[in-house]
Parts: sequence; structure tokens; C-alpha cells
Amino acid sequence: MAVKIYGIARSRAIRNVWACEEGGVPYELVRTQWTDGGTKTPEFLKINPNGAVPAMVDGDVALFESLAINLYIARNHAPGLRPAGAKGEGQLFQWTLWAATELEPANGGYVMQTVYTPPEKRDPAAIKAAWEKMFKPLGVLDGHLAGRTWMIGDAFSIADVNVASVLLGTWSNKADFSGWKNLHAWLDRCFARPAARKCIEMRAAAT
Ligand SMILES: N[C@@H](CCC(=O)N[C@@H](CS)C(=O)NCC(=O)O)C(=O)O
Repeated sequence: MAVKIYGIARSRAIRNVWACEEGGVPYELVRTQWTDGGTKTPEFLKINPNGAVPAMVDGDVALFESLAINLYIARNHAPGLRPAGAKGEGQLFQWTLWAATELEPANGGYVMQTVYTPPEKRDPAAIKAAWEKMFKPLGVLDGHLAGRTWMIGDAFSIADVNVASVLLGTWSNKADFSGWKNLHAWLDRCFARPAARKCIEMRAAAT
């Protein structure tokens, strides 16, 4: 039975689509949009009381929080995406929580000033300030990636999906990551993967 992912490709649901595509996990993207009230229906609120996408239903398991959904998908359906052992798992939790608490707020502030602020209202000083808030987490990531191909160990894993997918929109909008050489090369590596390319195309085509 396919894992049901609620959302649209131009939302954080793409993080879960990417995980499924990487792991060869059958999934169904159930179109659910926040701008037309789709995330506020009584049925949807039973799945995600936050009224936001993504959410996931897999048999009798219902989850929200995009990055937690990816941990579940890797744990239950795509063991090849799970870093091995207690150390690998600890590092996976570390980087996933870091992505949610350190990288996501900084990136979200930048997205707010750029994508979600209409062009005529955009303030260069506010955009610059929001971009500069990214420097600390981007620097941490760049340092971690020095001499590494992937986030944990020698193999691509769900840690790469969870961290890189937070930056997918900003990368797609051609933000300049060239000041962080290791990070820049890793993002290009992640987003050149066939599963990621499919997601980028889905995202670009999404309405
Ligand atoms: N931390 C949540 C954030 C979810 C979120 O904010 N989703 C957006 C779309 S990408 C949404 O549905 N916003 C509408 C709302 O919050 O009312 C996650 O990663 O799943």
C-alpha cells in the first residue's frame, strides 16, 4: 500500500516525496493546499491538528512534521537510507533536529523576505539582514562537510535529504552559496541525484 503524503510539490511535502523517490517507496501525493482551506478541513485536522502540510498516513500511522516523516520513511520503508548503528542514528537525529531548529528558521526568514514578500514591497536591507542570519548555520554545515561527500559516513542518507531539502527552495531560487565551498558542492551533488531532479521538476510544475 502506498504511503499517502498530503501536500503539494511546492511545499515542504517535497521533502517527503524526495525521501520516497530515493528509497523506492511507493507513495501517493494527496493534493492538499493551505491557500484554499484544504489544510483546515475537519478530516485533515484529524491527521495534522496544526493545519499545515505535509502530513503522512501509512496504514494506521499518521504523522506530521516533514523531517520526522522522513525519519519514519527511512526507518520503516527505506533501510538503505538509514545511517548504520547507534552512532549513525545519533548523528541522524542531531542533524535532523539541527535542520529544524537552526537552519529552518534562518532559511524561513530569508524566504519570507524574498519569495513571500511581493516584489514591490521587498526591502534590500531586510533581505540582506535575513541572508546574513543564514551565515552561522551555513558556516556550521560547511565546516562539517569539509572532506566529506555526504552528511554521515560514506553514503547518501536521509540526513542528506533532511538537511538539503530545507535549502531546496533557496537553492532553486539561485541564492549565492559560493562563499561556502563544501556546502555549495554538496548541495549541487544532492540536487543532481535523479530523485532530487524529479522533485525539482515536480516543484517547478506545481500550481
Ligand atoms: N514544521 C512544519 C512546517 C509545516 C508548514 O509550515 N507548512 C506550510 C506549507 S510548506 C503550511 O502548510 N502552512 C500553512 C499554515 O501553517 O497554515 C514541517 O516541517 O512540516
